[in-house]
Amino acid sequence: MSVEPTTQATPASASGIVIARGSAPGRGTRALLRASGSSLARAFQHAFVRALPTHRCHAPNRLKTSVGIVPCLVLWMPAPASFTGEDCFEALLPSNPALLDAALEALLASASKEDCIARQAVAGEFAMRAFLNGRLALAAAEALAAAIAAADDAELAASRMLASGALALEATAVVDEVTNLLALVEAGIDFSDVEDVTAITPAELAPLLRALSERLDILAGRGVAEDRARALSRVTLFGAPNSGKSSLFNALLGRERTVTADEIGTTRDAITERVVFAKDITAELTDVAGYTPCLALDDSIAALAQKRAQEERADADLVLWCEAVDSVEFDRAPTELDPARLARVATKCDRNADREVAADALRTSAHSGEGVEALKALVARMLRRLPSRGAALSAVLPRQASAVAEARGILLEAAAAADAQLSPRRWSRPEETAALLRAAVEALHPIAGGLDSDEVLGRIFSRFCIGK
Ligand SMILES: Nc1nc2c(ncn2[C@@H]2O[C@H](COP(=O)(O)OP(=O)(O)OP(=O)(O)O)[C@@H](O)[C@H]2O)c(=O)[nH]1
Ligand SMILES: [Mg+2]
Repeated sequence: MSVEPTTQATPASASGIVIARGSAPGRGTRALLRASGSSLARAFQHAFVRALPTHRCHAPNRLKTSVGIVPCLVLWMPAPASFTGEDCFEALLPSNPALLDAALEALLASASKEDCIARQAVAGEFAMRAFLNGRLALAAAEALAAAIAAADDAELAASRMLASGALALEATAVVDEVTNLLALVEAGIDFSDVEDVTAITPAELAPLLRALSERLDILAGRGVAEDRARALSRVTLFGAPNSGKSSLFNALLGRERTVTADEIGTTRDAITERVVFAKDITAELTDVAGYTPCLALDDSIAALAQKRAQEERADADLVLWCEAVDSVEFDRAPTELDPARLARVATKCDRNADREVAADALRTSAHSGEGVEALKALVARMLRRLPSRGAALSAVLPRQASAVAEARGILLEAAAAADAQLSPRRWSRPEETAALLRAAVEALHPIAGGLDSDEVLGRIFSRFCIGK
């Protein structure tokens, strides 16, 4: 199934008959051909052995193709009770690429004999027709595309947020509030010559705008909120045996969760706990066995612990590479780790306060507490920069995500503009703030209000696969 379209469906192109392969390319048990348009029974009459039915049904038939007669099962859905609102049919055929090509050609040739315009569909064309014929609301169409594109539960949750109308509802609520504030700012412009009339002061407006921008922040992440608990980012402590990983694990956690000892190989299993690294960043922190690269891969407990540690490291969003400052191996970070997902941590710094650490390593001591808070902040910073497991809205609903991000940016700009007035109690340049508020409303319009332009419609439907 081709996800990337070669051409975009547009409202202007929504005429004639379209035919598409509705199944994945390659060999399989069954392949699906779909068609939509008007007068399909007449258009395809030369391609089938039996006449196509007039009522909704499924019936066995045979297709006359250049490679022979091909048995098929036809699902017949006459207009208007079909997905697109037009005559629709789906034919199930034996799955073979050459045979499918021949069947497609036979259908196109039959339509051309009847002087019907027929062609292969481009991506999203069926959904576009369903939308244009009032069979599918735009949000539902987009949610369908998002659901098809969703790679995980979080992205599915985002698509549900669109389908349920929750996204539009919240965007509309923000638009209403911004519009109210705009009216108050404009009242100030209208009465600017009246000394005592200020409907809202710059000092009152700025925090309200910041609160609204936070609401948009939440909106961008809300589709994933319910999934966050399960899909937390994963941070793994990794490093040589005895490098102080478990001690740091306990320090970050704020309690003695795991055993630490001056013995090599104290930790065998992987231990995971949830840690709040910053107000907005909670992640799963895992402590594993010390890294022993040359260990024989047998069934010993040490080898199994090693395997487990490697699996945890490979699965981590972020690896904290721990090196004790007093170790002889100090400063040997493994090169196979991805630098964007690696933070270097110098441990046990209380033991050798004078030893220099690499510029990109953070000095810590689980015993004195040095650097523990700084490490939490560093983890939070790095996780924020990584594509989050929760970035569902932007992954499947880029149009909505960018509208929300744009509106949020404009609201913050408007708050800054309010702060920059000569006096916090009186407007010196209210027009500038009013213009920004108007721009914020406009930015949210595609989610909160209707939308019409062909360009936007094309973009939405191009995200469907061909045959959808
Ligand atoms: N002085 C000092 N000692 C530390 C510090 N962190 C850990 N240690 C000591 O170093 C030894 C090893 O610490 P662990 O935290 O068990 O090290 P580990 O990396 O988990 O070790 P393995 O599980 O064997 O891989 C223990 O005796 C700790 O008390 C520190 O910040 N300062
Ligand atoms: Mg340990």
